Amino acid sequence: DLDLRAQLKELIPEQQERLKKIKSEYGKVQLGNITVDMVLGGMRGMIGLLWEISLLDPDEGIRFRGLSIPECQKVLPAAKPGGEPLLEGLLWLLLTGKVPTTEQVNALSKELRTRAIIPDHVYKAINALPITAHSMTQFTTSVMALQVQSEFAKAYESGIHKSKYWEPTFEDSLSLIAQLPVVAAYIYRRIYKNGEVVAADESLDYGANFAHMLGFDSPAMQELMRLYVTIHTDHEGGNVSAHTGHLVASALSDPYLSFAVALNGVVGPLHGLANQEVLLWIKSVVDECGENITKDQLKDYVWKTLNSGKVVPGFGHGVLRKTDPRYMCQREFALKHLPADPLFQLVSKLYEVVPPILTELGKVKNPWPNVDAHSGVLLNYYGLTEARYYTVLFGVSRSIGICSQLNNSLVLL
Ligand code: FAM
Repeated sequence: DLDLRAQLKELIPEQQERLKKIKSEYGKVQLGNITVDMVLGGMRGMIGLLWEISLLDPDEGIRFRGLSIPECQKVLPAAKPGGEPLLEGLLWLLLTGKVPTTEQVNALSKELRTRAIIPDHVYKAINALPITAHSMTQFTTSVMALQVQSEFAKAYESGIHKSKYWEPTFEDSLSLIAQLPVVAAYIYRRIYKNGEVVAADESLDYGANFAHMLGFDSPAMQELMRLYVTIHTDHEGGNVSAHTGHLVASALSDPYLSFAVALNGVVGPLHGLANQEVLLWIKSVVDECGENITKDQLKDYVWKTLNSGKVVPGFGHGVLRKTDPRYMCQREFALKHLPADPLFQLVSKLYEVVPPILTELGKVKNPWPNVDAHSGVLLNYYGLTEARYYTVLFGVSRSIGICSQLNNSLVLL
């Protein structure tokens, strides 16, 4: 069956039965003790949410409905044999728990393209902001402007029955996911390319079309964008954006409202803004020491950053205790497509230099690189050099995880 909605409808009764069973058989099971440290540490180590669509293991990293990133790269449909997985396939997997066929992915691609319509008032809301407003301020504003059309908000007002909540939620989720690359690309073109808009190419999949609307048509950049939007989609429920989106949605705020608050979490410097901070930091290293910086110079630069009371962006993680597999798959991409790039070689040197220094501090629980340590140098290589835009890319991708979990929770009501 090619209809995602019909597949979800089929899955609901069994999901609801499953949750009933968990509640009746395990409802009283203790999930650990809450210590003062945990409360002071911002819920670290507390199991506080039901999160079914992904699981984050401290040593292994993320699994999307049980599949690791390499497994997703193997089994999810790609635009070309051996290529990066299509985002539509991951969306299908997160929503249903099932690996989709190429036909199902193509049908979802088509459905998303039909939903990528932006009401005029959204562009007016963006244009009302100074062009110098941060790209994420413009992006979150566009999501709030899109909220005007929420099906869930309308349905709730007209007294929809609780058992039907998931239907308008699903409609809003697909529309939001479809609309985001269009407004995100509009904001990029407005800030950096004198407002010259690039229209969508109806023949392209979600990731490639996003690259195209930003103004990048090389096959390698299309492949990078497919990989990029896939690996940033979800990282279980403990991170700020996932947790916030889930929390606000629990008050029955519609998907637009829930995603807008998640975006305000993503833009936090210790969360999704780190991808911008990493590239700005790397460029300041190059400005000061040149591209062929030695490891000793790099060590000095890292200590200078730490001694000025700043964190080293791109390293550490609240849950991970090993190198992020989202870093490793980007490293593989770089080794394949841009092995000689000087900034990639600098990132590789940082991978050797930074962890021992962070370990020496004695307080850092995870000295290894995370997803943000690598993403900027790849985008920069293909011409998307504006680091202060990078977090918007992260935000577009995170809509998949936020909306998939939203649908999963409402299905369980
Ligand atoms: N550079 C310097 N100090 C660091 C550090 C880093 N990369 N990572 C952790 N620390 C410090 C941390 O600031 C804390 O110091 P204080 O006690 O003086 O406050 C100490 O080590 C213990 O922190 P932790 O328990 O190891 O880490 P947390 O769980 O508190 O924080 C992060 C996790 C991600 C916020 C932290 O590692 C960090 O600030 N990293 C740099 C920013 C970054 O790359 N964020 C992106 C995270 C990424 F996964 C994402 O969300 N996109």
